[in-house]
Amino acid sequence: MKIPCSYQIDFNTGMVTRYPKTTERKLSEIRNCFYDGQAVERVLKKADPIIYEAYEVKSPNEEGLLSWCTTIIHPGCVGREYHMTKGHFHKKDISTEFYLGLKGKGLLIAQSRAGQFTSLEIRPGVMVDVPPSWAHRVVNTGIEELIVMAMFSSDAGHYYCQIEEKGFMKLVVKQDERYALIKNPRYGVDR
Ligand code: PAN
Ligand code: ZN
Repeated sequence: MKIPCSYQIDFNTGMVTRYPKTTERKLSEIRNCFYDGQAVERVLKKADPIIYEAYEVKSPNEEGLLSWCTTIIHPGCVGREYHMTKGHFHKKDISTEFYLGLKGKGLLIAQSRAGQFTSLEIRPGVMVDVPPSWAHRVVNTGIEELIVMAMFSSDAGHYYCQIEEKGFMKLVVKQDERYALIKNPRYGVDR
C-alpha cells in the first residue's frame, strides 16, 4: 500500500529534489515533429540541441494512483516553428490530465480523435484540463524556458504513433515576433 509522501519542486529549473532526469529529447530524436526538414538539417549540421527535458515521478501502474512530471522546453525555433514536445494520446482513453504552468509562456495544443483542434495559452499559474481522448503537445513561444507540471493517471500509458505519423492539424510558428497557428500542410500525410 502506498503511503502519503511529499516532494520539492524547484519552479525555476523544474527539478524535483532526489528525482533524476528521466527524459532528454534532442532535435535528432524528434526531427519529424518539425515541418521544415531543411531547417532541421541546418541546425543539426552545427549541433544537436536538447529541445526538452523531463523529471517524472512515477507511481506504480495501478488504477487510482497519479503520476506527475515537470517538463522544461528550451526556447527557440527550428525554421519558423517553436520548440515543442512530441505530443501523444493516452493509451487508456478515459484518462484526464492537468497541466500547470510554472515558468515562461507557451501553448498547449490539443486534438481530439474526432478531429477537433484547440490551443490554450499556458503561463505561471494557469492550469489546463486535458480531458480524455485529446492528444496534447506543449510549445514554448517565449524567450526563456517554459516549465510545466503535468499530473495524470499512473495507468494512463502514452501512445505516440498516431501523432508521429500524422502530426497535429496546426503548426505553431513565429510571425512578426509573436506566435501564429497555421495549417499543417503535412497533416494526415504519412511521414
Ligand atoms: C507529460 C509529457 C511530457 C513530455 O508528462 O509526457 O511533457 O512530452 P511527450 O511525452 O509528448 O514527449 C504528459 O503529458 N504525460 O502524460
Ligand atoms: Zn499526457
